[in-house]
Amino acid sequence: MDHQEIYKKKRSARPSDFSDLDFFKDLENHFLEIKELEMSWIEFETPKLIPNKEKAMRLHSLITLTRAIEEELDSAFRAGHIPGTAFFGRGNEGASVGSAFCLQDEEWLVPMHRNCGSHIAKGHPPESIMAHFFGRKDGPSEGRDGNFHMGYRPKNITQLISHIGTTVPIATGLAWAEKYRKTNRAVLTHIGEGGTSSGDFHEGINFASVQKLPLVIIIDNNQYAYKTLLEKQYACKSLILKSTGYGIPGYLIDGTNMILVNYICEIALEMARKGEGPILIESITMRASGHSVYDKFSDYVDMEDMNLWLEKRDPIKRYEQFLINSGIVTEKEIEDSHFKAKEKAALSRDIALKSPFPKPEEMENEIFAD
Ligand SMILES: Cc1ncc(C[n+]2csc(CCOP(=O)(O)OP(=O)(O)O)c2C)c(N)n1
Repeated sequence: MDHQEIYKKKRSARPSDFSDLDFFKDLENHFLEIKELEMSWIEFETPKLIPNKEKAMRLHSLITLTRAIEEELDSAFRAGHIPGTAFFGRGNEGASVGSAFCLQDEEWLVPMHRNCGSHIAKGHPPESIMAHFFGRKDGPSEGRDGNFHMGYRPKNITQLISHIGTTVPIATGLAWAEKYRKTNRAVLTHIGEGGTSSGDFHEGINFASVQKLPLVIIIDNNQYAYKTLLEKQYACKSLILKSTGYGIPGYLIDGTNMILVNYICEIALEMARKGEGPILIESITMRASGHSVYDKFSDYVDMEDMNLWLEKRDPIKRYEQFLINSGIVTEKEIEDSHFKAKEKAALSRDIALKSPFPKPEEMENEIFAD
């Protein structure tokens, strides 16, 4: 059997397991908390975690806006407006929005390439995100990048670095600065499960643990690192077990439940702000689209199974079912919220496309210090 055939065989094994992946069963009404060497499964009921209607609707508008923006970006790519590539966080929107929503305005967010929802929740304006992807002057890099190396300084969001893992030491450095300045502010960062195999992940988290820095690290475990499966990425049963090795607390959660993500991140950030040191969270999701716009997902994933999985675990659908079942909002309010999100995303695309391209002579602006 040649390499390609072995690869194909391996891939086709996974999707049929989607509907009953063990960890999702365990994580249905529980999350795992690790403190020192103690592990406890803690039972929760989602309805008890929701605060009030205003927050519930705000979260809904952010998660729907995230999806609407990524859908606009996907169509804009196909229309030739994105000079580079684009990565989307479909399936991960609840984990991005639910976590960044907990940050205070001055606190730093250090996102990865699938955290568009984190940008939105932290306040990065959609037209600026679009302008960034289109390589236009009104984007945060003033058109020097048409890819996902996107940050937004006015809201303390750092720029992405291509080399997976390198953002963890950056988040550690920011958290060190906050501790040194005695600000009581925390830093939130994301990394994929693939990124945890990098040396930088280890160095960053180890230093933060030793120095007891105010850092919350979320591992977005979306089951794939490009085409590498979990069993080729790490040998332990769950990545959260690594928290014990660093001597820091850990939480294993279902990242498709936005309300739970929000609840755990509130706790973790509060612990970090109080000086208790870093906290590791493993958020289990599914990458529900190709690695990037260039990747043909259906070549290696059984789409029928993926759609079955999405029926149950799509973070937006899950959140809406919960809102309706608990009587917090009506179906009409949800429909209106989707309509507004789509309208806003389309408008931001129009605005961004009117922004000029940078001039060649401006290429080195703000790159070198005097
Ligand atoms: C150090 C490094 N090695 C390889 C790559 C190429 N690469 C880009 S994304 C990616 C997969 C990353 O997987 P993961 O960290 O799980 O994040 P995901 O894309 O699944 O969200 C790879 C291998 C890179 N950017 N940097």
